Amino acid sequence: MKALITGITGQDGSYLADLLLAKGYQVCGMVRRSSTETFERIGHIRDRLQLVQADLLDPTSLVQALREVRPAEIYNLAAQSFVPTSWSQPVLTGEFTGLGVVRMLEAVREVCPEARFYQASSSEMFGKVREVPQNELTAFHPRSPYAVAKTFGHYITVNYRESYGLFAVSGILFNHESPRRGREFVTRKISDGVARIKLGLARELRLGTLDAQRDWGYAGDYVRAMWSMLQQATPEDFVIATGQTHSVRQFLEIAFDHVQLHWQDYVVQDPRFLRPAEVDQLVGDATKAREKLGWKPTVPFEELVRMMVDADLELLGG
Ligand code: NDP
Ligand code: GDR
Repeated sequence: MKALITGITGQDGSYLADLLLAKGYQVCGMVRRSSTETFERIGHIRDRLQLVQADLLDPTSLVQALREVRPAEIYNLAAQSFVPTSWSQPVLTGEFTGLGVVRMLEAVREVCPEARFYQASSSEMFGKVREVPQNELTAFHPRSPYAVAKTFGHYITVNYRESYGLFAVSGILFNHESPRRGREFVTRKISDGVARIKLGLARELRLGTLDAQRDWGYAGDYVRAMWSMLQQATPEDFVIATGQTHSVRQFLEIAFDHVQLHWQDYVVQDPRFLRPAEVDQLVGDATKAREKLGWKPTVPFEELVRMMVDADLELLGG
């Protein structure tokens, strides 16, 4: 089996590549041209991967990448994925995160319509939530240019399945974290900040709202769900979540407790990190995934927080 992963240099791409290699797949990653390589997360498997250069902005490059690889499965994980950047670069976010999906789907239609296609959709599409918890039937109310772009990506995937009979599925994944999470996301910002403060490398940690609540899971568990969705007899969309929600404040408490410090002594609330529109609380209902995919999360919240703090302590030499 041959799989193509767009966004292989990101958090999820690297875990998915680990999983597919362990299953015996030939794994190919799509990477964009850069003056410096961004292969930090795939360094440990670099020699087992085929890499092709292409960019979501360039349709010809996508067609060429698919012609070169001829994948049986395509995981479209590439996106501008940081919500605050989507307000400062809304057009680019729309291009990457929204239109990038239809460019991929058009390339699939042209080159390998028999391939199975996974789209990385997001709980951010629920935004200002209509019901609690959120499932596959919950209406969307996106609250950022990122979420609006993801909503387009979601519906265009559904539409190409319904219009052209593609095996195209959309995974509506709630937040998932790991030691490979980008440092600007709040969980990694906290675990990195805690490690720096503990080791005497920093004195404070500046954050936005502490009240926001998220359904946080472990990325390693979530990539298993992506793979399972493409192994089903019929293409369907699934919500993937733990079903539990915690505030940024609770994340802080556990992270600082783990190194025997009090978060109140170090955390400074900084209006620069507030968003023009906030998503206050997300919590997912993954009953369908449990019943049809046999999927369930394996890493509880407290363990995830401690895993991330320990990894950052080790990385910084503590
Ligand atoms: P990351 O931000 O860690 O990775 C994004 C990837 O997309 C990187 O490999 C990046 O490449 C690539 N990329 C960005 N723009 C382009 C482009 N124009 N052409 C080609 N590649 C590009 O994201 P995650 O791994 O956390 O998330 C994976 C996907 O899942 C994203 O689509 C995200 O929006 C979505 N998602 C994530 C969730 C989460 O909690 N992590 C939850 C729900 C959805 P480079 O290294 O060159 O920058
Ligand atoms: P999110 O993740 O926006 O949910 O999107 P992020 O970790 O950026 O924010 C989570 C919550 O924490 C609050 N917050 C802060 N966030 C950041 N980044 N920095 C801060 O200093 C800070 N202080 C408080 C935020 O306001 C927010 O409420 C992630 C991304 O991975 C998306 O790509 C993905 O689709 C969704 O998760 C599901």
